[in-house]
Amino acid sequence: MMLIKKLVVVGIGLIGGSLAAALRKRGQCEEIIGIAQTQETCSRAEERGVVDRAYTQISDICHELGEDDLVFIAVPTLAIKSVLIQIKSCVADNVTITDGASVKGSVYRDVLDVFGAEPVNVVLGHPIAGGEKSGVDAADASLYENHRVILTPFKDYASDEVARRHVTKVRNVWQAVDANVIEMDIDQHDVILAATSHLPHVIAFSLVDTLANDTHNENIFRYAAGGFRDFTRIASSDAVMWRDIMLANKEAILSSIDLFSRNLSRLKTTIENEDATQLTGVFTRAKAARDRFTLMLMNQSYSSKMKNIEEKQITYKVSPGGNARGTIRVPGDKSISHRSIMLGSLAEGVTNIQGFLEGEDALATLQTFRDLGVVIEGPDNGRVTVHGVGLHGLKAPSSALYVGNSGTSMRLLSGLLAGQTFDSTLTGDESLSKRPMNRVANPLRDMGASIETDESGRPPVKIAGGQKLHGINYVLPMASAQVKSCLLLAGLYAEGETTVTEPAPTRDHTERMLQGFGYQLKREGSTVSLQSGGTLKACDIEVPADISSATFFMVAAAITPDSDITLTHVGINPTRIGVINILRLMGADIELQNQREVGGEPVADIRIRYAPLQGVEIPEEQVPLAIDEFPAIFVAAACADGVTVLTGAEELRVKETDRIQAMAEGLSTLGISCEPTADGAVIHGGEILGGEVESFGDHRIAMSFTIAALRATGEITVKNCANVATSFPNFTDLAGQIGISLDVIDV
Ligand code: SPQ
Repeated sequence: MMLIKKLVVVGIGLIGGSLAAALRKRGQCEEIIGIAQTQETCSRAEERGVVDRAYTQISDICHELGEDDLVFIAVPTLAIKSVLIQIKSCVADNVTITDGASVKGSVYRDVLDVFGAEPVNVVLGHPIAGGEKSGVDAADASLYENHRVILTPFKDYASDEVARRHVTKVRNVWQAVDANVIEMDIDQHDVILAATSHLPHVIAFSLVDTLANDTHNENIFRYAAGGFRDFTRIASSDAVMWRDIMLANKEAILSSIDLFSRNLSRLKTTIENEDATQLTGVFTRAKAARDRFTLMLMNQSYSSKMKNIEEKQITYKVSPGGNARGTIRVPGDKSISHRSIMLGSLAEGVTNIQGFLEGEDALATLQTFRDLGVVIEGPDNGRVTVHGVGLHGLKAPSSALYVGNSGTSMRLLSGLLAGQTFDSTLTGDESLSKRPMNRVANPLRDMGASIETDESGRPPVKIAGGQKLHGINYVLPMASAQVKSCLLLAGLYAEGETTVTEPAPTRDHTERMLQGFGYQLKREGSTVSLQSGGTLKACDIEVPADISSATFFMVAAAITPDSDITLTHVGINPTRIGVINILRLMGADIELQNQREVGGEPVADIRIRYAPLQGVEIPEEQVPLAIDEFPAIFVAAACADGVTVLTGAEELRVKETDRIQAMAEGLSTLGISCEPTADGAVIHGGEILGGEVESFGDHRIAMSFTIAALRATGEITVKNCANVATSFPNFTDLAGQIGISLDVIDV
């Protein structure tokens, strides 16, 4: 069935003609009638087949129209009123009327002038599409595909069934030509369009006019290149149409021009003063915003860019043998990088970060805070500058916050967002969407937060803003730094004291960094508490190299005869050094050199040389201190003499994958006996064979099987390695540098 019987297009130019052409192409209306000012345009539109018939007066056809029809007014904004007067005089009030004008406030006023009220059959709208060409010959059946159409229906339409039907009809028509339809308030529409469309046109018209007429150099355009062409393309748009838009949206455009003029004159002063720092600030902020917009233009929001990573099929083919030698620095600590952006954003003042991890997980956090209105420069070679907005300065995001593969982002942000005045939703990739969120949602609810997950406690996490939080005294049921950090961040907004007690020590970067930002907290044994009401003061942060990333090369050297690796500037926070303790217990030769403290975190250069390893029973108290390092420790155990037993590590089953199962499967494929248990595994050291293993998209599993090849008798193929980029973007380069021979295959 067709959507409408008759489409009447008043004004058969680019906008009107394109809707006619698009509906015709899709067979969505029985007949198209055009109304144009001149007989010549009518004939041309008929000739081109844009319309079936055309007239110069609406009155010629209004008697034919009924409830299945639609009138689309596509004339310049200031000509709409005269069309409305004609419509009122002869078109029945069951015919749906819509328009395509770029300004909605002036059309609304015209409607009220003409009809004396808000007619139920009138639905104002604005397709955000166009071009420099005009006239009937410019009609383009694909003009609206994947473009936005903003409908600005009258406020109370939802309560009137007839009005709702007319709005639905207009929505269906636009959707039928593949446009994305959204609804907006009239004033909001005009302010947004003034800034994003009308202002750029003012500037482009004015720049071209200035260069063409005021530079006294008639040849000036001969020297203009791509930049000029791109910037001024819109100055060849329809002059009358744009004149009307400027006059119709005068107030909003004037305030956009004022804002822009103030910023332009500030920029002028910055250049006059040769203030390079300020200039860099403006340009980096603008570049980051424009780069994001480019992704949106390619229909690749940050989320779809991440989805591309998910869909990317990367396989590593790793040659057997070799040894591991050299001095390298692995990228910045992931946990500290996340927290540096979070606390820097909530601080007062500017936080400079060095050594920031430019991996997808930490970048997801960075992007999220930009989405929450924080100005963040960089990252540029690990340097990031965060212009803190204070504890109460975050702004409501315009859409769901997508954090990709990053559990840390989702869990810590849940706490922080629970204390805000606005609503928010956190979403993640396929793997993160399977991870448990009730561990944070439940205690946050106890604090008074309003938070929803799916029925099984998985993402998306929907947080209602404006809730009054109160402190609680929470005993963690599992050793989790993410849950602890989440509650402390919520505690910054909760009345009274928030206290968290952990069953075993977990990474304490949040506590250290809060103190670094001047926030008071109390630590007594396994309990940490804070009160709301304080402020965070910006500070400089140097992120040490990530011990979790260093682990792959520590194990590489520990299992491979004749190896000697030094990993520089690695964070050796006591809550993270389980891997060093466990490898030493197995007999590894590890030296911590040049120990020092950087920005509240201990660091050292770690030298590790080959020494034969023994199987051990891993002490349970070491488990939380090495939680992310177990996939690599499984490989060390596979190369050790005897049996290694891991217990008390059930948390490994709820990471990016079930890491116990994933390692057991892979090691078995490679000829190692590895029996998974409910809370760990029993690994028998032996000979590692070649073979093909699955990483299940888990970065740490992928990197662990890569280093296993150093001791393998045949090539190891590791599948699904794209997510290595989430925590260790230059892993394959560094692996190559220390002597691992691997090919990256992008399938
Ligand atoms: O961020 P994500 O995906 O949860 O990352 C992992 C990892 O291996 O990179 C876990 F899968 O690290 C967690 C870690 O396991 C990072 C983290 C933190 O920064 O607070 C804490 C640990 O998680 P948990 O659940 O034990 O608190």
